[in-house]
Amino acid sequence: MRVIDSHTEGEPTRVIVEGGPPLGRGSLAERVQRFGSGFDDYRRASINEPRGHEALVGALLCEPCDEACSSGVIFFNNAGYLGMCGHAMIGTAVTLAHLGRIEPGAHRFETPAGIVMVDLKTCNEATLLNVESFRSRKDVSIEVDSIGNVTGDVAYGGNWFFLTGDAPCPLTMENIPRLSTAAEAIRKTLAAKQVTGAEGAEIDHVEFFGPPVSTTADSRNFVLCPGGAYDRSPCGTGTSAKLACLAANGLLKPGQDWIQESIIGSRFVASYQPSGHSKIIPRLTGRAYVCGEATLFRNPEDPFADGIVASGRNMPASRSGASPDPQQFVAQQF
Ligand code: PYC
Repeated sequence: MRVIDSHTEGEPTRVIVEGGPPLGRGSLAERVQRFGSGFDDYRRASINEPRGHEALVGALLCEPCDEACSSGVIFFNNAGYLGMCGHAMIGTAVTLAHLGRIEPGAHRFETPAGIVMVDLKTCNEATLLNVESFRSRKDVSIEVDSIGNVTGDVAYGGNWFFLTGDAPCPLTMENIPRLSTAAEAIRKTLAAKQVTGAEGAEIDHVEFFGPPVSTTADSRNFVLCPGGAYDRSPCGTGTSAKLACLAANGLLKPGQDWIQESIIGSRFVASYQPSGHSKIIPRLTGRAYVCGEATLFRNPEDPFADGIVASGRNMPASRSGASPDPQQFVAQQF
């Protein structure tokens, strides 16, 4: 399997450019289903240690159904599959430019969550027009063990988020372990209390907000991803969910810039346009840099050929339907 690694505002992306799973044709939603049920070992092997690590997001390039699109993309991480991923979409566009497959300019990409437009401004900077985003619930209060009462909004930005200003400590890098533990406790409480996104969708990302460190940013965030890793970037889908909340509260006008700072101090410049039915189309600009290229090998005799599952959290997701038992994997050539 040939992969190209990049980071977008600090958050890593690994694009599979050759040797990915043969998912056949059909909608991207059908192909994600097939990926999870028949080829989940490709996800685990490319993302988990020893070839990857918990912060990595994978992007599989595939033939789009819509011929006007430059490519289809399926995103995945150590816990399963993502509907959309903002930082990885920017990383994928920059990777395709690095390969000479696309030029600066406007491009359409098909993702399981819908069509995403990417304006590649330079070889290292892109603006993304994300899928329709919206807030579904305002001021949800939950009692979380070891933290107390937490109030936040539920919003969709390509993935489902719980967004709250009730962080247990300041949003600084030394506090990442404490913030991660608190966000995980919130995620579990939401699931236990059956607080969900639309149509019962699991809220698998938790986002804390606080004041920015930079005087030129509007806010700082900390985002915990489903597999327990925190987002080094301001999280494209999380920033989209934040814009939806700001728009719903009348706190940000259409076209007005919102500078979202991440926990490591990197940033996305974001704004939105209304799209009707109280939904918005977010617009995000960020930078990505290619930082490596590799051929991954898989030796069927290697007891960890399909990657090491470092914690219970990143076991194969139930929605993938795959077995967590390494003994049951069918040996496959990448
Ligand atoms: O940028 O949307 C994003 C994202 C989701 C999970 C990690 N990054």
